[in-house]
This record gives sequence, C-alpha cells and structure tokens, in this order.
Amino acid sequence: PQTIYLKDYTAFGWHAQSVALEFTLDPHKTRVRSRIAFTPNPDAPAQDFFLHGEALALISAKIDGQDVTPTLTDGGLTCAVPAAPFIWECEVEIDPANNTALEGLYMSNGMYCTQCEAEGFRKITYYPDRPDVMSVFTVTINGPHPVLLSNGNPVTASENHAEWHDPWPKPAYLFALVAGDLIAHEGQFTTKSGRDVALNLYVRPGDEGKCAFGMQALKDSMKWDEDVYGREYDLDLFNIVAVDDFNMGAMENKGLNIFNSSAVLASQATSTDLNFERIEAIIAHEYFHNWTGNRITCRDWFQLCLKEGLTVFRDSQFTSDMRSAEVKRIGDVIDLRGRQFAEDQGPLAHPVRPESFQEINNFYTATVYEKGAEVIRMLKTLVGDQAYADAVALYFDRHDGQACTIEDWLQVFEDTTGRDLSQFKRWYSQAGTPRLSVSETYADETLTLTFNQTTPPSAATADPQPYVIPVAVGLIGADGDEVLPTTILEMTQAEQSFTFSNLPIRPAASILRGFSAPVVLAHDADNAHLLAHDTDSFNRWEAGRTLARNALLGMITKGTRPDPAYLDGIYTLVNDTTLDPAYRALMLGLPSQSELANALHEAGHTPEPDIIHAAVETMREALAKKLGDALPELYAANQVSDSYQPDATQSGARALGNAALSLLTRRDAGAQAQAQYDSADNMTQQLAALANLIRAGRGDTAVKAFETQWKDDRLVMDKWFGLQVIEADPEDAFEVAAGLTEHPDFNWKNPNRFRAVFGSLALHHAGFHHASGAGYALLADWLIKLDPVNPQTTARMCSAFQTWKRYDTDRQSLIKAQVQRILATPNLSRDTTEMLSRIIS
Ligand code: BAL
Ligand code: ZN
Repeated sequence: PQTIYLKDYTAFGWHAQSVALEFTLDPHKTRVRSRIAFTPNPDAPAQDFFLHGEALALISAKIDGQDVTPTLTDGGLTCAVPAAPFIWECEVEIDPANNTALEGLYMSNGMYCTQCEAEGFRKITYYPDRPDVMSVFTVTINGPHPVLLSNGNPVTASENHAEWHDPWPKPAYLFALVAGDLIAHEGQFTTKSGRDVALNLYVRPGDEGKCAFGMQALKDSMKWDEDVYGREYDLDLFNIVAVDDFNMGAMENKGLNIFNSSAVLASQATSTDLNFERIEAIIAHEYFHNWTGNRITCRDWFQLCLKEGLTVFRDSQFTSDMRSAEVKRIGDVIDLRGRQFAEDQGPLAHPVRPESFQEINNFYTATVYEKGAEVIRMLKTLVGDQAYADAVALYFDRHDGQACTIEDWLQVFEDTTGRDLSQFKRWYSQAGTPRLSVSETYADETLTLTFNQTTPPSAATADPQPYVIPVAVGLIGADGDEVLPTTILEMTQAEQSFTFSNLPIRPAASILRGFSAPVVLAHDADNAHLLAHDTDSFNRWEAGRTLARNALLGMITKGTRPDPAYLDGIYTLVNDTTLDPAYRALMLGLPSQSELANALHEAGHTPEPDIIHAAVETMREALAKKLGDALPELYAANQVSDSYQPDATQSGARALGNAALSLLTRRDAGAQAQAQYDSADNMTQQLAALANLIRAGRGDTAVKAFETQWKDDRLVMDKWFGLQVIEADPEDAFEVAAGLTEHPDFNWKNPNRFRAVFGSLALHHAGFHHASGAGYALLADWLIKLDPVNPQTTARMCSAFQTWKRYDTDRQSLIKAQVQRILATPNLSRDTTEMLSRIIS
C-alpha cells in the first residue's frame, strides 16, 4: 500500500463553487447524479484533474454539457478539463445493501445512512474527497421513505422526494444522507441571538422511549457552547439519527449528526449511569464539532487532532461543568493510561499529528483524540484561562470557513500571548510518553525539587527532544495543612530544579496536580500522607492509586503482603462521609491488570498474567477484609430511594454502593447481589448485581433470566454478551467468548456485537493472554473472517495485539504466529495490513 506524507501536501487545483447531488434510492441500484461548478485554483501547482472514486459504476460524465470519457484509475478518475471554470456532471450507480464496510452510503435495518469521514464520500460519487475542498451542497433525494434527510435546511419535501440546502461550505466528509421509516422525537432551542432551531432525534419505531435524555443533552450542549465559548448554532434545524450498524461512536455531519444507537439511546431500564454520562458527552462532542471541525475544518487528515483534540477537550470541560470536575478528571486519566499510554509505549506509537499513514482510518486513535486533548489542556495551563479564551476567540474570528493546520492553531496563541510555542509544538510532532522523575533535597528550610525528563525513542520518533511540561505542584505540611497552593512550574530543559524557601518543617510535595501533563511520573512521595491530606483531589486519589500499584508490584515480584498503609488509608477515606461518594468509589478501584503488566515490563520484569490476576484478587480480598464490618453500612447508606435520575449525585451513590457490593459479595457469597438483582429498577443496579453473581459463581439463573428479559433489546444484549466474557474466570474466558459466538444472536457483522465479545476478550487481561494462546487464536480467526466484510472495525480490534513485546517469549511467539497468519490472508485490507505490520515491526 502507498504511504502518504504530511510533507507532500499540495492544494487541489480547483475550487468547488457549488455541488448539487441527486439520489434515487434503491437497495442495490442507487443512482447518484452530481453537478459541480469547478473554477481553477490559482494558488495550486499544475496538476491533472483527478477525482476520487471507489466501488462506483460510472454511467455517464459530462463537462459543460458535453459527454466525456474519463480515464478510470486506481481509486478514481482523471479527465482533460478546460483551463477555465467548468461544470462537471456525472452519474454513478452504487449498491448500499452490499456495503458492509459501513463507509459511504449503506443500509442498516432497512434504512439508508452514510458515513463519509474520513474517505467515504468517494464511495458515493466521484469527487475531490479531501477536507480542504469545501463547497456549498444542495441535495435532492428520491425514494419511497417517509423520512428523507440531508445536511442544512430543508428546501422542499413531498412524498418520496426531499430537497436540502446547506449554506455553509463544507468538505465532503461532513456530507450525510438518511432515509427510512423513522420516528422523530422533537425539541426546540432558541439561540442567544433569538434564532429558533428545530431539534429532532430520529429513531426506529420502538425506540421512542429512549430519546428524552439525548434531547436534553443536546440542549445543554447548545447552551453551554454559547455560554462558555460564545458559539451559536447556525442552521434552522439540528437532526440526530440513531443507527444500529456504525463503526464509530457518532459523526458530526453538518446539521445531521449520525449516531451509533449505543451513543444516543438511553433509558432507566436499559442504560447504566455510565452509559448516560457517555451519551451526554458524545452528544456534546458531536455538537461542539459544529464549530471546531465544521465551521473550521482540517486542511488534510494529518491535522485530525486540530478538530478532535480540541473537541475532546471541550467535551471534557462540558462534562466537568455538568457533573463533578474531580471525578471527570480521574476518569479521563484512568482512560488515558489504559488506552493512550499503551499505544504510546508500543509499536503503534505516533505523534498527535502523525507524519505519514497508509490508511487514515487507523489514526482515529487515543493519541490523536485523548493526548490531543491533553496537549490543549497543557496549553491552557501554561497561558492561563483568559489568554486561552482570547486565543480561541481569535481562532474562530480568523479562521471561520477555512481548512486549517496545527500551525494556524498555535499561531493564535502566539499572537495573543507573545509566547514562542516552537518548543511546545513538540507535543504535536513527537511520539512517546515522557518519563518525569523527581528528586527532593531539603536543607536550610529550603526544599529543592529536581526534575528530569526523558522520552524513550520509538519507530516514529528516534531522538525525542525535551518538552515544555507544566508541572502543577503544591506542598502539604506535616499537620496536613497546605503550605503552598497549586503553583505551575514550567519545565523546558531535560533537567531542571526549582526551590521553595522559608519552610521550617519539611513538607510533602504533591507533584503533577490534576495530572497537569500526560507523563509517567516517578516520585518517591509520602503517599500515605498525601492520601490522607492532599488538598488536590486528583493527587489525593493518585496517592492511593500509587500505593495500590506499588503494593501490587511488590506482591507480584516479591510475594509481599498487601500494604497496610494503603489499606488503612483507603479505609479512612472510604468511610469519610464528607467526601463525594463518586470520589470514594474511585478510591476503591485498582490499577488495571494491563497497566500492572506494563509497569512490570518497564521495571525489567516479564509480566505473568495469571500471577497479576492472582495478586489483584488477593488485594480485593484484603480490601474486603479490611472494610469488613463497614461494608453493609456503606452499601446501605448508598442505596438511592428517590426516583431514578442519571445525574452525578445519584450515579455517585450507586457507584459507591456497587463498589461496596463487589467487596460484600466476597463475604456473603452473593446474597446481597441476588437481592439487588431481584429488586433492581434500573440497569445500573441490575447489571452490577449480575456481574457480582457471575463473579460469585452463582450467575447461571440470572444470566438466563436477563437474556429472557432483554432478548429483543440489541443494546442491552450487547451488555449481556460483553459481561459474561469480562467476568469469566481467566481459565474460561476463551471458551466463554467462543461459546457466545455460537449464540443465534451473535450477529458478527454488527460492530457493537462483535466488539461486545471480542473487545471484552481483549480487555480480559489474564483470559486473553492465557498461556495456551487460545484467546489469540480465537481473535485471529474472527479478524480473518471480519476483514473482508468490515476492514475498519477489524483493524481497530488488531490493537489487542499491540502489547505483545511485554510478554514472555512463548506468548510473543504465539501472538506473532497469529499476526502472521492474519497477514498471510489473501486480499487482506489496507487497514488491517497497516495495523498488523506496524505492530509486528
Ligand atoms: N469525527 C469522527 C467522530 C468524532 O470524533 O466525533
Ligand atoms: Zn470528534
């Protein structure tokens, strides 16, 4: 496959002044007619006129009304064109019903829908399918369906016919079309300048009862973006459509967001509190793209983080404002460490702005999204809130309607603050997670902190240079008082010292408060003291997490017992009713087994998944014993008797109640879990009870009852499939997953269902990495099967193999053999080939 480089960017030779599309829908023979007004782009280098196109049957092509015969090439067509403005017209035929890759126009449960980001529009018609070609679209849809939708505002609608006009120039990746028998859940929003916007959430009949929460989340998002970023919505209409077969979470098409149904449909009975929170965040994320992504888009796909990093950062701010900022921050860091650090510390490491790719779909990664958001967070920390607001306002003013680069983004910060951000830019251009070590000296009432940063070289960045790292520091006195409030140290060198004087008694240093930079910190801190007293809620949690991690590593490598200082500290904290229950629930969490494997690997040990699993079990047992008699009270105190609300308060109580339940289950053999299962009136309680019953080895009846109750609800059944794998004993995880693939409802072509089983297997560290290699082989079998059907989802799932170098030589050989077996499959997709080749390199 061809490699595409950032350095090779050239502008397209023409501007698309306007685009008119007409669709005549048919499952196998949809006709698409296009009429595009092109004018030469005087700023572009001379080039052949090339339009992308894939899986299209060309019916006819015309230039200025005259038939032409283009040359069909690999991936598109070329054609001789006049050296003046001209009208391109063409007609193609496409086959949506057989489009199982779910890119371009495809069918899902009888409805037509589209996914064009990144390069799906070329499967709809011949077009310059690149984000820097922006145009105004008019779309006509003919088809026997009650609902016919596209971007922008409706022009006309009659039976079997609709016309749409989107006045805002956009790249083709934001095009969308939906047609089907759908029901609208309606809403309304009045913008701050008084524009009335009609809101609709379109769902399949039967899902009407799952729309209210999403609609409210949309209104909250619209209001928040006005209040916090001054961004107002710009069309008469905002439509969201829920689709069952979807590769991603959702898509920000202009005025017509298309959502994976799992990312929008919600109800008390069918969705957990975490589902509600995720749905609220994704609705916000897609809505916020209207400005950060749509009004200002990316020049090329290397700039993906320009819209994604910024929009993830904006949605994290939104969730922090809507819910608990401290809980959101901890959750984000757990997620970052789990997914992004694993990527950044393995063979798939790439900069936030990659410099080359073969298949752009492989770069919708935790690095581009989540590390991209962390980079913006650091920028805000460095320049301060007001300068951040000024710079972003300038960005919107200066670049509205443009396709931009990271240079444009950083320039508005340089222009508003006068700072030189050339060193900061390394966060965009270098791969790898920096290691930040800290040593302390204390003499003459002065504390000196000496920081050292190193970033391991990777295939993407051979010789990483020092970063600008904002290190948020506070000092906690021996009595627990704060001696120094949070102060930002700006580290720019490989090694750098900072001194704090007038400290008659040596304080405890609380470093990297709020996780002020995405680094791995090595600091021999007084974690027990910080766990008891840190005034920074993130670092207080982090102290507990570090104590847990160190204790587990000691248990694994030296056979030590669970650390009493950790258990004592957690005991005090969890029983401190002045603290938010959600925060206390997080305190009861342990590092993931994959994170422990990585820590062992980094420390020069070979991780053994079954030993890691056993250590975590021992630690959970120790927590259950330590909290012992307090557990029934902790459980009872966190039962919610008010009517169900998925808000932060109730969710927090349920999270703590269920954390207590999981420890209690070790003591009562699942009696309380069974009682909870029997009385649950919402999915959070029902699913938590089911998980505990399975863990206690008495889940068979509830698993069957759950299936009987929910067999007709696709999203709930995804939970049922996933939970059985996640909660399986490591010895059985492979067989449980294999058994579930035989279930009549294992519709493997549906990405949600495939991920429910195999995403869960990959997450089951000790099960997936079972010494037999059976987990590796099972996943490989199914990836080989899925690849010709859906390359994008196949390639994503390949990341399960990315950590292979951590493990012993037997496991390495087993994984390598499976990766090579997949790679040897004839006609393997470009997506999967690129992923596995990078992993194995
Ligand atoms: N643009 C792809 C889906 C998302 O990040 O919103
Ligand atoms: Zn996004």
